[in-house]
Amino acid sequence: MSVYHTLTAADAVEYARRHAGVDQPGALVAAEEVGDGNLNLVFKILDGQGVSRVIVKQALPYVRCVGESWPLTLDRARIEAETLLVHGGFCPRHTVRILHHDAGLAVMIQEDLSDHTIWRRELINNVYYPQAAGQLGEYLARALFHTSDFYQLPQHKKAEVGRFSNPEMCQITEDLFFTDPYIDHERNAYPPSLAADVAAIRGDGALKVAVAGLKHRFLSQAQALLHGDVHSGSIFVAEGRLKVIDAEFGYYGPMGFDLGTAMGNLLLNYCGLPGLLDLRQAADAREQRLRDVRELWLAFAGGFQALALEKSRDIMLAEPGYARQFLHQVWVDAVGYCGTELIRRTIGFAHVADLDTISDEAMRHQCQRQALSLGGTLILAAARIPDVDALVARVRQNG
Ligand code: SR1
Ligand code: MG
Repeated sequence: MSVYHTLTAADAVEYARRHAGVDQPGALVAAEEVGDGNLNLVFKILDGQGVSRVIVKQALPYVRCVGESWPLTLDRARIEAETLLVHGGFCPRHTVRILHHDAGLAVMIQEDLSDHTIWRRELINNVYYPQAAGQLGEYLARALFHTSDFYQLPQHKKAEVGRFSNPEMCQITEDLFFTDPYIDHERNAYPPSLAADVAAIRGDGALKVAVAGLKHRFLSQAQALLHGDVHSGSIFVAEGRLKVIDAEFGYYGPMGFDLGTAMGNLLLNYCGLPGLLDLRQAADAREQRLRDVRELWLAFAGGFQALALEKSRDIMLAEPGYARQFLHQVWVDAVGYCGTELIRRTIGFAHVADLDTISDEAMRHQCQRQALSLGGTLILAAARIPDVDALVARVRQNG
């Protein structure tokens, strides 16, 4: 294991030559730093023709978008690589391939996905990938089923819960999703015109009790190895293809959290569309997003049920009817977590371009307000929304 130091572009090239396992390592000649996320350094490693061949990703010991005042564990790089290796073992089609990783340097080398695009960018630019949501549902079904008690042997699963203990990254989620937006905190960010909406959220006792329940389940339910941050910026798409990246928030938690985060990002896009596109295009794109939410859930639930029937190893969890009952609880959780994602991405620390890039200020605030009211509705009504068709109806009602 190597001693940590921050890689320069030249170091990244040398590292890739040594460890990427490409046919002609000498052909790797340059690196371009392309990290645009909140946390890490990301280098594309280029050959002499300027073609990107692999990705070298290194965790920094602090939150990149804030600076050294917010230190952050380097162990997240190990967690990320190991989560993706586990998920990739069960769903290679939709998980980025990890070619090498080194916990000491907090570095991993990943397959290059330059022929794909980040899904969020495409959702904002009105480029539709009709298969993407179903493929994401398949990824979640395979990754979550195979790491759950339906499939893992109990002693192995408990050891895995330890291997994927990720307390510092979990605390970011615990704070940013479930606490900050509901209190006065310097990390929050929203325009003055949303102050009344924010005050209404903070003054709503029933809403805060429901959020407390969601936080409590996030803290205590080790159901499966989650991705932990599966928003549309952690997903690459191409025609007929989808690959999930960026699992540094991976840990054993409630399955509904991953489903809810993914649904929440589709609905954030839904809320932003009237500010991003003209009237007619926005209406069509909104229908696509609702179809996406439906496809995502149905692919997940159908895939999970099929796996449960075929591969459950615990004789009692395999009892006919149990997987269906369990999935209902996952659904209720997912609707609630979806609501918390809508709220925290609108008034909390980490916003999304689907709302923030709306150029017309009044329209932006209107879209943000819609995200807040939809988020609150979903959190409060989760247990009374029986299925995904009822969810789609609720979203339409919300305007
Ligand atoms: C300090 S990290 C802020 C956010 O970025 C990540 O992608 C996660 O969503 C996290 O909540
Ligand atoms: Mg990330």
